[in-house]
Amino acid sequence: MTNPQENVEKLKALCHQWGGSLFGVADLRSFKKEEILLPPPLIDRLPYAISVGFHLSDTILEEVENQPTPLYFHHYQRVNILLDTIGLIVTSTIQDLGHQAMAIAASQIVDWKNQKGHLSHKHVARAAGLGWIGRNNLLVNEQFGSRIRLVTILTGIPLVISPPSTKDCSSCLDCLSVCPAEAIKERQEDFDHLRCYEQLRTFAKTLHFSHNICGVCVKACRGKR
Ligand code: B12
Ligand code: SF4
Ligand code: SF4
Repeated sequence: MTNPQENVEKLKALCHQWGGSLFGVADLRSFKKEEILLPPPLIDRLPYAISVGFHLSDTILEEVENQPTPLYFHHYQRVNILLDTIGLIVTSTIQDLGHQAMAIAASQIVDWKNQKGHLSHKHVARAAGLGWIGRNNLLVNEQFGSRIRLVTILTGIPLVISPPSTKDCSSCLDCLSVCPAEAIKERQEDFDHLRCYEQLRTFAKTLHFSHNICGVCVKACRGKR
């Protein structure tokens, strides 16, 4: 199978079958090498980045008020596992077709000082046409808002690059007032990473969660449904 459009259709259908709601393809060559914490020769062999989004349970998010709930924490963990599983299934399918592929973990930090994974799923998703980076510093999809989690699969199989989204937050300010850390500002570039990070550490300590989670700005950004 070498037709790029056919490859996209097949892989998109596979992801939907496994619960992925959003699918897009980005050109990894459009990223600066320093944005990706992987050896450059490896990146050269895997020029396409598939972005898959899972639509979180609206019902669970509606129960989140000013802090994360045990239901949200469990959902967060299971969705990470599902996204990693989708990454493995896509990898295996592409390898069976004779091409290289590698999934990037849904939630793994490799640079603790700067709080970075191998690459930013948000930036890949934006380049793959899934949405834009919102005032809440998250990937916002027109349909689902920020109520999505993401995974990326890097591959050498020929694919068609998706067109980027032309939307933005426009006049919406829904997430600004709800943030318990007041980290979200009117200008996206003013987002206060440190205040957010400290708030999540406090939640983890006081609520006894083993991960830094919140979910308040995820809930606030509900998209157009
Ligand atoms: C590390 C991490 C965190 C850290 C730090 C986040 C950060 N870097 O800003 C903490 C624990 C704070 C965090 C919080 C959250 N996260 Co998080 N996180 C990640 C992870 C694993 C890596 C992020 C990364 O590599 N970013 C790369 C850099 C380049 O991206 P950036 O944010 O634009 O870069 C800035 C920071 O690095 C910052 N910075 C530099 N130095 C330092 C030092 C410190 C201490 C901090 C905090 C920041 C910082 O400056 C950079 C330029 O502005 C990703 C998964 C992934 N691999 O993408 C998930 C991910 C980004 N998180 C996600 C989510 C949902 C959350 C939370 C809502 C928690 C939750 N699940 O309830 C909050 C949201 C915070 C917010 N509004 O941005 C989702 C986002 C989905 C979406 N719709 O966009 C992701 C993609 C996971 C996934 N698989 O879906 N997260
Ligand atoms: S994750 Fe929580 S603390 Fe961080 S920006 Fe969103 S609402 Fe604010
Ligand atoms: S809630 Fe509104 S302002 Fe905040 S990120 Fe979503 S679309 Fe943008």
